[in-house]
Amino acid sequence: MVIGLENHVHRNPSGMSIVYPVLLLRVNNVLEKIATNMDFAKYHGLGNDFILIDNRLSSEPVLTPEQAVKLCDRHFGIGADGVIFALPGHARTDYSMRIFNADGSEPEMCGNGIRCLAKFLADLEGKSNQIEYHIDTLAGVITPEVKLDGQVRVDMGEPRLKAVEIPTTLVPDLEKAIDRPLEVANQSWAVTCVSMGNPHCITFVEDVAAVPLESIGPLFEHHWAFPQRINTEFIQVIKRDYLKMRVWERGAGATLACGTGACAVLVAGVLTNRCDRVAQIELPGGILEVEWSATNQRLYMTGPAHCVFTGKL
Ligand code: ZDP
Repeated sequence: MVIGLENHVHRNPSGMSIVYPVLLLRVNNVLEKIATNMDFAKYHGLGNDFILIDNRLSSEPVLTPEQAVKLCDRHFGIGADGVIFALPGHARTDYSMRIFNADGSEPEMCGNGIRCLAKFLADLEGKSNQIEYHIDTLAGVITPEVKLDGQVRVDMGEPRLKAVEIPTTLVPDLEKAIDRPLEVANQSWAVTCVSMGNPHCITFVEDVAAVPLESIGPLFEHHWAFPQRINTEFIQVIKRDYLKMRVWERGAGATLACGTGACAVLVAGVLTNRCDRVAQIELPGGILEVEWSATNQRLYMTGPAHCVFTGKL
Protein backbone atom coordinates (compact mmCIF):
# COMPACT_ATOMS: atom_id res chain seq x y z
CA MET A 1 0.00 0.00 0.00
CA VAL A 2 1.37 3.43 -0.94
CA ILE A 3 1.25 5.66 2.13
CA GLY A 4 3.00 8.77 0.87
CA LEU A 5 5.61 10.54 -1.15
CA GLU A 6 8.63 12.43 0.15
CA ASN A 7 10.97 14.67 -1.75
CA HIS A 8 14.61 14.12 -0.91
CA VAL A 9 17.30 16.54 -1.99
CA HIS A 10 20.74 15.20 -2.77
CA ARG A 11 23.83 17.04 -3.82
CA ASN A 12 26.08 15.29 -6.30
CA PRO A 13 29.89 15.47 -6.08
CA SER A 14 29.98 18.58 -8.27
CA GLY A 15 27.69 20.37 -5.79
CA MET A 16 24.49 20.24 -7.87
CA SER A 17 21.26 19.70 -5.92
CA ILE A 18 18.95 17.00 -7.16
CA VAL A 19 15.43 16.49 -5.89
CA TYR A 20 14.16 12.95 -6.17
CA PRO A 21 10.87 11.45 -5.11
CA VAL A 22 10.72 8.65 -2.58
CA LEU A 23 7.64 6.48 -2.52
CA LEU A 24 6.71 5.27 0.95
CA LEU A 25 5.15 1.84 0.76
CA ARG A 26 3.88 -0.44 3.48
CA VAL A 27 4.36 -4.08 2.51
CA ASN A 28 3.54 -6.79 5.07
CA ASN A 29 3.59 -4.06 7.68
CA VAL A 30 7.18 -3.10 6.83
CA LEU A 31 7.85 0.46 5.69
CA GLU A 32 9.66 0.39 2.33
CA LYS A 33 11.11 3.43 0.64
CA ILE A 34 11.73 3.18 -3.08
CA ALA A 35 13.86 6.02 -4.34
CA THR A 36 14.33 6.92 -7.93
CA ASN A 37 16.92 9.05 -9.64
CA MET A 38 19.16 8.91 -6.58
CA ASP A 39 22.87 9.61 -6.96
CA PHE A 40 25.38 7.09 -5.76
CA ALA A 41 29.14 6.86 -5.86
CA LYS A 42 31.28 3.75 -5.88
CA TYR A 43 34.47 3.91 -3.78
CA HIS A 44 37.04 1.36 -2.73
CA GLY A 45 39.79 1.10 -0.15
CA LEU A 46 42.31 -1.52 -1.33
CA GLY A 47 39.60 -3.29 -3.29
CA ASN A 48 37.15 -3.42 -0.36
CA ASP A 49 34.37 -1.68 -2.28
CA PHE A 50 31.32 0.29 -1.24
CA ILE A 51 28.33 2.12 -2.65
CA LEU A 52 28.21 5.57 -1.02
CA ILE A 53 24.90 7.36 -0.58
CA ASP A 54 24.55 11.05 0.25
CA ASN A 55 22.04 10.74 3.10
CA ARG A 56 22.80 14.11 4.71
CA LEU A 57 19.20 15.32 4.67
CA SER A 58 17.64 12.50 6.61
CA SER A 59 18.65 10.70 9.80
CA GLU A 60 17.48 7.28 8.55
CA PRO A 61 19.09 5.45 5.61
CA VAL A 62 17.10 6.10 2.41
CA LEU A 63 17.54 2.47 1.34
CA THR A 64 16.41 -0.67 3.13
CA PRO A 65 18.78 -3.58 3.91
CA GLU A 66 16.93 -5.60 1.22
CA GLN A 67 17.63 -2.90 -1.38
CA ALA A 68 21.27 -2.81 -0.26
CA VAL A 69 21.55 -6.58 -0.85
CA LYS A 70 20.29 -6.12 -4.42
CA LEU A 71 22.66 -3.22 -5.12
CA CYS A 72 25.67 -5.16 -3.77
CA ASP A 73 25.02 -8.12 -6.09
CA ARG A 74 27.94 -8.33 -8.54
CA HIS A 75 25.82 -9.67 -11.40
CA PHE A 76 22.37 -8.22 -10.87
CA GLY A 77 23.38 -4.96 -9.15
CA ILE A 78 26.22 -2.42 -8.96
CA GLY A 79 28.47 -4.81 -7.04
CA ALA A 80 29.99 -3.99 -3.64
CA ASP A 81 30.95 -5.40 -0.24
CA GLY A 82 28.51 -2.99 1.43
CA VAL A 83 26.41 0.19 1.19
CA ILE A 84 27.45 3.22 3.28
CA PHE A 85 25.20 6.14 4.17
CA ALA A 86 26.54 9.62 4.99
CA LEU A 87 23.99 10.89 7.54
CA PRO A 88 23.80 14.12 9.58
CA GLY A 89 25.98 14.33 12.69
CA HIS A 90 25.05 15.10 16.29
CA ALA A 91 26.23 17.65 18.86
CA ARG A 92 29.94 16.84 18.71
CA THR A 93 30.17 15.14 15.32
CA ASP A 94 30.20 16.34 11.73
CA TYR A 95 28.38 13.36 10.24
CA SER A 96 27.16 9.86 11.06
CA MET A 97 27.90 6.66 9.20
CA ARG A 98 25.65 3.65 8.80
CA ILE A 99 26.59 0.62 6.76
CA PHE A 100 24.81 -2.47 5.49
CA ASN A 101 26.90 -5.52 4.58
CA ALA A 102 26.32 -7.25 1.23
CA ASP A 103 23.99 -9.70 3.04
CA GLY A 104 21.89 -6.86 4.54
CA SER A 105 23.23 -7.20 8.12
CA GLU A 106 24.40 -4.02 9.84
CA PRO A 107 27.92 -3.92 11.31
CA GLU A 108 28.90 -1.42 13.99
CA MET A 109 31.99 -0.17 12.16
CA CYS A 110 33.96 -0.42 8.97
CA GLY A 111 37.57 0.71 8.70
CA ASN A 112 38.02 0.79 4.92
CA GLY A 113 34.49 2.11 4.64
CA ILE A 114 35.13 5.11 6.89
CA ARG A 115 38.17 6.06 4.78
CA CYS A 116 35.93 5.94 1.71
CA LEU A 117 33.28 7.95 3.55
CA ALA A 118 35.82 10.66 4.50
CA LYS A 119 36.95 10.94 0.85
CA PHE A 120 33.30 10.98 -0.32
CA LEU A 121 32.47 13.82 2.11
CA ALA A 122 35.55 15.83 1.10
CA ASP A 123 34.54 15.33 -2.56
CA LEU A 124 30.92 16.38 -1.83
CA GLU A 125 32.10 19.46 0.03
CA GLY A 126 34.63 20.25 -2.71
CA LYS A 127 37.52 20.20 -0.19
CA SER A 128 41.01 19.56 -1.46
CA ASN A 129 42.87 20.63 1.69
CA GLN A 130 43.76 18.32 4.58
CA ILE A 131 40.52 17.73 6.46
CA GLU A 132 39.43 15.85 9.58
CA TYR A 133 35.90 14.61 10.31
CA HIS A 134 34.35 13.40 13.54
CA ILE A 135 31.97 10.63 12.57
CA ASP A 136 29.33 8.95 14.71
CA THR A 137 29.20 5.20 14.20
CA LEU A 138 27.47 2.41 16.09
CA ALA A 139 30.93 1.78 17.61
CA GLY A 140 31.33 5.38 18.90
CA VAL A 141 33.01 8.46 17.40
CA ILE A 142 35.71 7.69 14.83
CA THR A 143 38.00 10.37 13.37
CA PRO A 144 39.31 10.03 9.81
CA GLU A 145 41.66 12.62 8.34
CA VAL A 146 42.06 13.04 4.58
CA LYS A 147 45.73 13.89 3.91
CA LEU A 148 47.12 16.03 1.12
CA ASP A 149 48.65 12.97 -0.56
CA GLY A 150 45.18 11.38 -0.73
CA GLN A 151 45.82 8.81 1.99
CA VAL A 152 43.32 8.71 4.86
CA ARG A 153 44.51 8.27 8.45
CA VAL A 154 41.88 7.10 10.90
CA ASP A 155 41.83 7.25 14.69
CA MET A 156 40.03 3.94 15.19
CA GLY A 157 39.76 4.18 18.99
CA GLU A 158 40.71 1.56 21.56
CA PRO A 159 40.31 -2.19 21.07
CA ARG A 160 37.95 -4.10 23.37
CA LEU A 161 39.11 -7.46 24.60
CA LYS A 162 36.69 -8.84 27.20
CA ALA A 163 34.72 -11.86 25.97
CA VAL A 164 31.42 -10.10 26.64
CA GLU A 165 32.52 -7.16 24.48
CA ILE A 166 33.42 -9.31 21.44
CA PRO A 167 31.02 -11.18 22.05
CA THR A 168 32.32 -14.72 22.45
CA THR A 169 31.46 -17.59 24.77
CA LEU A 170 34.95 -19.07 24.34
CA VAL A 171 36.03 -17.85 27.80
CA PRO A 172 34.07 -16.42 30.77
CA ASP A 173 32.52 -12.97 30.14
CA LEU A 174 35.19 -10.76 31.74
CA GLU A 175 38.20 -12.70 30.49
CA LYS A 176 40.18 -12.18 27.29
CA ALA A 177 40.37 -14.86 24.61
CA ILE A 178 44.08 -14.85 23.72
CA ASP A 179 45.57 -17.81 21.82
CA ARG A 180 42.64 -20.01 22.88
CA PRO A 181 41.85 -23.29 21.12
CA LEU A 182 38.82 -23.25 18.84
CA GLU A 183 37.62 -26.39 17.10
CA VAL A 184 36.77 -25.76 13.42
CA ALA A 185 36.65 -28.38 10.65
CA ASN A 186 38.03 -31.08 12.97
CA GLN A 187 41.10 -28.99 13.64
CA SER A 188 42.15 -26.97 16.66
CA TRP A 189 43.03 -23.33 15.86
CA ALA A 190 44.63 -20.97 18.40
CA VAL A 191 42.48 -17.83 18.17
CA THR A 192 42.61 -14.35 19.70
CA CYS A 193 39.41 -12.30 19.82
CA VAL A 194 39.41 -8.49 19.48
CA SER A 195 36.55 -6.04 19.02
CA MET A 196 37.13 -2.82 17.08
CA GLY A 197 33.46 -2.08 17.62
CA ASN A 198 32.83 -5.08 15.37
CA PRO A 199 33.98 -8.61 16.27
CA HIS A 200 37.19 -10.25 15.02
CA CYS A 201 38.82 -13.62 15.54
CA ILE A 202 42.49 -13.82 14.57
CA THR A 203 44.53 -16.93 13.97
CA PHE A 204 48.23 -17.10 13.04
CA VAL A 205 49.26 -19.67 10.45
CA GLU A 206 52.48 -20.87 8.76
CA ASP A 207 51.29 -20.19 5.22
CA VAL A 208 48.37 -17.88 4.63
CA ALA A 209 48.10 -18.89 0.94
CA ALA A 210 47.30 -22.47 1.98
CA VAL A 211 44.21 -21.55 4.03
CA PRO A 212 41.02 -22.88 2.35
CA LEU A 213 39.19 -19.61 3.04
CA GLU A 214 35.96 -20.31 1.13
CA SER A 215 35.32 -23.57 2.97
CA ILE A 216 36.43 -22.74 6.52
CA GLY A 217 35.52 -19.02 6.56
CA PRO A 218 31.77 -19.72 6.93
CA LEU A 219 32.47 -22.28 9.69
CA PHE A 220 34.24 -19.61 11.77
CA GLU A 221 31.58 -17.00 10.91
CA HIS A 222 28.72 -19.17 12.16
CA HIS A 223 30.57 -20.93 15.02
CA TRP A 224 28.51 -21.35 18.23
CA ALA A 225 31.21 -19.48 20.18
CA PHE A 226 30.29 -16.22 18.37
CA PRO A 227 26.66 -15.24 19.00
CA GLN A 228 26.89 -12.11 16.75
CA ARG A 229 28.89 -14.04 14.14
CA ILE A 230 32.51 -13.00 13.51
CA ASN A 231 35.04 -11.60 11.04
CA THR A 232 38.00 -13.99 10.75
CA GLU A 233 41.60 -13.08 9.89
CA PHE A 234 44.32 -15.60 8.97
CA ILE A 235 47.79 -14.15 9.48
CA GLN A 236 51.30 -15.07 8.48
CA VAL A 237 54.05 -13.13 10.26
CA ILE A 238 56.77 -12.28 7.74
CA LYS A 239 58.64 -9.95 10.13
CA ARG A 240 57.67 -8.30 13.42
CA ASP A 241 56.57 -5.25 11.42
CA TYR A 242 55.17 -6.95 8.29
CA LEU A 243 52.21 -9.33 8.31
CA LYS A 244 50.29 -11.04 5.52
CA MET A 245 46.54 -11.29 6.01
CA ARG A 246 43.54 -12.98 4.41
CA VAL A 247 40.08 -12.27 5.71
CA TRP A 248 36.64 -13.86 5.74
CA GLU A 249 34.18 -11.11 6.61
CA ARG A 250 30.93 -11.48 8.45
CA GLY A 251 28.14 -10.82 5.97
CA ALA A 252 30.47 -10.22 3.01
CA GLY A 253 32.72 -13.31 2.65
CA ALA A 254 36.27 -13.16 1.28
CA THR A 255 37.09 -9.49 0.70
CA LEU A 256 40.28 -7.87 -0.61
CA ALA A 257 40.82 -5.84 2.56
CA CYS A 258 39.39 -5.11 6.01
CA GLY A 259 40.41 -2.06 8.00
CA THR A 260 38.92 -2.96 11.36
CA GLY A 261 40.41 -6.43 10.79
CA ALA A 262 43.92 -5.08 10.18
CA CYS A 263 43.70 -3.12 13.48
CA ALA A 264 42.42 -6.16 15.38
CA VAL A 265 45.26 -8.23 13.90
CA LEU A 266 47.93 -5.81 15.13
CA VAL A 267 46.44 -5.96 18.64
CA ALA A 268 46.42 -9.78 18.55
CA GLY A 269 50.02 -9.80 17.27
CA VAL A 270 51.22 -7.47 20.05
CA LEU A 271 49.29 -9.32 22.80
CA THR A 272 50.86 -12.62 21.74
CA ASN A 273 54.29 -11.01 21.23
CA ARG A 274 54.45 -11.81 17.55
CA CYS A 275 54.81 -8.24 16.26
CA ASP A 276 55.72 -4.63 17.04
CA ARG A 277 53.21 -1.85 17.78
CA VAL A 278 53.67 -0.40 14.27
CA ALA A 279 53.35 -2.69 11.28
CA GLN A 280 52.43 -2.93 7.64
CA ILE A 281 49.66 -5.37 6.93
CA GLU A 282 49.56 -6.82 3.44
CA LEU A 283 46.09 -7.77 2.24
CA PRO A 284 45.09 -9.20 -1.15
CA GLY A 285 44.14 -5.60 -2.20
CA GLY A 286 47.30 -3.86 -0.92
CA ILE A 287 49.00 -2.58 2.22
CA LEU A 288 47.59 -0.84 5.31
CA GLU A 289 49.79 0.87 7.90
CA VAL A 290 48.60 0.31 11.44
CA GLU A 291 49.87 1.63 14.76
CA TRP A 292 48.72 0.73 18.28
CA SER A 293 49.83 3.70 20.35
CA ALA A 294 51.55 2.78 23.61
CA THR A 295 50.64 6.21 25.03
CA ASN A 296 46.88 6.30 24.57
CA GLN A 297 46.15 2.68 23.52
CA ARG A 298 44.30 3.90 20.40
CA LEU A 299 44.74 2.43 16.94
CA TYR A 300 45.70 4.52 13.92
CA MET A 301 45.17 3.11 10.46
CA THR A 302 46.41 4.71 7.24
CA GLY A 303 45.47 3.69 3.71
CA PRO A 304 43.98 4.83 0.42
CA ALA A 305 40.38 5.48 -0.68
CA HIS A 306 39.36 6.05 -4.28
CA CYS A 307 36.24 7.02 -6.19
CA VAL A 308 35.69 4.55 -9.04
CA PHE A 309 32.55 6.02 -10.63
CA THR A 310 29.30 7.82 -9.89
CA GLY A 311 25.83 7.06 -11.21
CA LYS A 312 22.10 7.15 -10.59
CA LEU A 313 19.87 4.49 -9.09
O1 ZDP B 1 31.75 -6.53 10.96
C1 ZDP B 1 31.32 -6.80 9.84
O2 ZDP B 1 30.21 -7.34 9.69
C2 ZDP B 1 32.18 -6.42 8.63
N1 ZDP B 1 31.79 -7.17 7.48
C3 ZDP B 1 32.02 -4.95 8.43
C4 ZDP B 1 32.92 -4.40 7.37
C5 ZDP B 1 34.36 -4.27 7.85
C6 ZDP B 1 35.27 -3.73 6.78
N2 ZDP B 1 35.74 -4.67 5.84
C7 ZDP B 1 36.43 -2.95 7.36
O3 ZDP B 1 37.23 -2.49 6.54
O4 ZDP B 1 36.53 -2.73 8.54
C8 ZDP B 1 34.57 -2.82 5.91
